[in-house]
Amino acid sequence: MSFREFFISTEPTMTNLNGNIKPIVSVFGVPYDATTSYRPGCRFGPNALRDAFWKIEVYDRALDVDGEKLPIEDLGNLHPMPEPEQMVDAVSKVTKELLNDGKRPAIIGGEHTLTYGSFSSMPKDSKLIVFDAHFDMRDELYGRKLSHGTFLRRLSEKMNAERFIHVGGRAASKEEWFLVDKIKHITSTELLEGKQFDRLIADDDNLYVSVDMDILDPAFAPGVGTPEPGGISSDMLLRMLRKLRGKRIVGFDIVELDPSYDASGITAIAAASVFSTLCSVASLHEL
Ligand SMILES: [Mn+2]
Repeated sequence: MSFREFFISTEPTMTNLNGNIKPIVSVFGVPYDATTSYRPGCRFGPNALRDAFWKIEVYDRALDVDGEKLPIEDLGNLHPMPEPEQMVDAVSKVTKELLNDGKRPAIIGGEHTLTYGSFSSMPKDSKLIVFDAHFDMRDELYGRKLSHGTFLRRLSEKMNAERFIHVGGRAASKEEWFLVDKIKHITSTELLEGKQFDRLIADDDNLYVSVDMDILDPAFAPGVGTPEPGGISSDMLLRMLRKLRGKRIVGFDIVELDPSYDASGITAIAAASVFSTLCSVASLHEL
């Protein structure tokens, strides 16, 4: 029995496989929000993103990639688990198994804690690029060492600082602002003032991409667990993601989509567009 059979149950999926073609991504959902510090509900994110993905146009004109033709394998959702340690362990094992099978994991959250599990299983020569309003570099959050507000701190304790790139930060503790200076980063304010994203990633070729939907201004993405004013637009985010074309994308995740606070559904649609764009970008380079 494989880890994916042990940990994952098949629910509504967005599988689009024609014959025996190798998938460009292998998707699984992580409906987990147990360490959420503000607004709960991102456990419902995976299926909300799937639902939106079925409705949107996925031909990417700028990249000239037809998402309708991209083979996507959707494995379903991770079982509910009470403790974050159990969840990241399961995510880590399924991720590793997929990589060993030559597949590219695409994970839909759920809270950001899952990235601790997935990136821990990524190749040593890969870098993590995080798009997020927060740095998630607190030492602990409400007594928890492993949570959606600490995952990057925990990762940075066991990996070289050169493996991290942070984009879009604007809301953090004083200590986190001190810590983020040790890694490559660009803030929301710098992006909005026109500082170039391109130069930040010029030398990085093997990337795991993690997109927290709260990088967007709440006007564009109200349906997140921890909204922060002063963010960028959906358009600006999608343009940055397209600039990853030509890089080797070893995997990605999209986290913190919270349909409970997304009355218009606009955040789920933005998350589905991020998913579609990352699939298109990933398809342009072999794994
Ligand atoms: Mn965040």
